[in-house]
Amino acid sequence: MTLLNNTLPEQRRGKLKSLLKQRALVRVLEAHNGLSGILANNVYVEGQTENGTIRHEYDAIWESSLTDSASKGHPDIEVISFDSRLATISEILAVTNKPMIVDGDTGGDPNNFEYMVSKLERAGVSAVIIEDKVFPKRNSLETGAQQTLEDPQVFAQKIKRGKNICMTNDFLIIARIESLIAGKDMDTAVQRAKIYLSAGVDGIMIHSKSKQPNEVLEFAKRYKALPENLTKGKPLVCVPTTYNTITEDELAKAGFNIVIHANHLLRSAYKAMEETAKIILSNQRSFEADPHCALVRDIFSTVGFLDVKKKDEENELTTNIPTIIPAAGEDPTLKAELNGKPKAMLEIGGKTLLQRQIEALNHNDLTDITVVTGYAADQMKAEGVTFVENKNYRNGTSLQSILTAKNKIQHGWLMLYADIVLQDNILPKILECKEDIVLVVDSAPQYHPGDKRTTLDYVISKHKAKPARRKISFVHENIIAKIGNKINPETATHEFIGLAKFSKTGAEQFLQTYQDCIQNYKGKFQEADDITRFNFTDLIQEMIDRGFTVNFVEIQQGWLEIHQPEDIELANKLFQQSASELIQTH
Ligand code: SPV
Ligand code: MG
Repeated sequence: MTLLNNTLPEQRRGKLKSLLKQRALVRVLEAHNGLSGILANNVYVEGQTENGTIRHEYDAIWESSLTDSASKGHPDIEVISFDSRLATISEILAVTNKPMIVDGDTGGDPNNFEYMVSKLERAGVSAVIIEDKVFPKRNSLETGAQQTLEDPQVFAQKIKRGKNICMTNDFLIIARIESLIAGKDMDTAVQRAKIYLSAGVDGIMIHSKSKQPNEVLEFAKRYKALPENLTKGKPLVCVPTTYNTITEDELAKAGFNIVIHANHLLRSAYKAMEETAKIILSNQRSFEADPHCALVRDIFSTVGFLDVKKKDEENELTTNIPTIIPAAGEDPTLKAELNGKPKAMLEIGGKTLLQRQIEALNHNDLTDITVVTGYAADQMKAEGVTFVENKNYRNGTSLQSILTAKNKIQHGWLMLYADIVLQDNILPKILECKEDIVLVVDSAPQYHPGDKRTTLDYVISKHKAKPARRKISFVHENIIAKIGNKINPETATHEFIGLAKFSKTGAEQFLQTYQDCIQNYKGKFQEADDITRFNFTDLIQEMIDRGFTVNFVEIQQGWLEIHQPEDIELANKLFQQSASELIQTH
């Protein structure tokens, strides 16, 4: 099903009426299921004339009783229930936005017809055509088939009942005159037209199974000659299946307002299906049938599968957003403990820090992980991640490491500092945030002001509210005013834990701000002594100063940072027991 033609009943219903006002002829094509409906709705041809490009397309869709029944393997004798017809109608309406004219057969008895009108109008159908035969009718095209005409006054009464049920002026009831099909003369046909018009019908369809258009042309002439108060604004409809050498232009000139090509998609599909079935049988393989078949991809495209694929890919980007772990720096504080290894390779409770991070990320379906190496790059090992090397790690900062993986961050990304361990419930909190830039912060500084460790990235929230005063913390209201490691811990409201998420927009803003800064500034910048030592938090502060909103999601514990030798000891103790339980005690 394609969603491209999505429309509402009230938007569609009146379209036929407006088209009839706008153009001389409304061109209608049959559809018998969703797929043929999409075709009837979307197909067009374009050509050049001396006046420029012209485009032909169908204006409306005919939901035919013949093709609906036949596609269900049934004869066209009103044996298919109205509910079943309605299912086809809904199927077509769901994938099209052009007006629909429904073939209502005889409409049943007046009570049945009232329900039919009510349901069709409600569904957004623009018109129903009912034929003046006795239920159950026989299709009109087969020579010799029994055709029993309804008494015209009884039929006129049914029209009136239908009109009274209509809730809008947009829904049209059109009377189909079957006199010529039943072998009656032109006078009878014209007389019936007069009766139905007087009963308030919205239009007349004259049907004929003659090979020549003479009959319908004669009727059109007589119709034109009827008193104007009867026919004004009442479209004349024909179905040129048998007399199809006449063109639409000629029919329009003769006075027809609606031309219905009533069964051609089903008939052509049937022929092609039969041929293909025989080709495969004859060749005992399907290769020879290929030229007779549409490409699978064309069908996929028509029914919206390629759109779904595209959305899945976009969704994949939001659910499996790339994660960057900047792990290039050397940590002088832990030199002895690391023994020449990068910090991410530090073992805690039998697993490296990096391994613990990968597991936490994978648990949350984040599998697109890039680790930026630098110091002791050759010693960095892990499965299921991509390593990129920041060769210039000695002179740069974690920000430059992140930018080594620039191609990964353009469409949105997650950043995770290499020296933190996370409890399982932290990542979902940030992943469900819809804001463009979100940093995870711990509210611990609010309870332990005065922590003198200068390496911490402190945060001051814009609203400086304490959690005790605000029971519910809405992320969209949690805005960072200041971030940096030179902030006085006593004024900090939070500590940045080293986990951040950027949407596509957030990533664009991040990269553009960075580009602008390095191109246009020199020397001291934000907390950095020099722009070349510009850090992640410096760039975030610069973005805040420029007016971008940086939100935070607040946690209380549930993570562990390895900064000092005591942290390793603590972490080792913790991971000897169950990690998730014990991290909470940190
Ligand atoms: C149909 O398409 O079902 C029609 C037109 O009613 S005809 O088959 O010509 O009767
Ligand atoms: Mg029919």
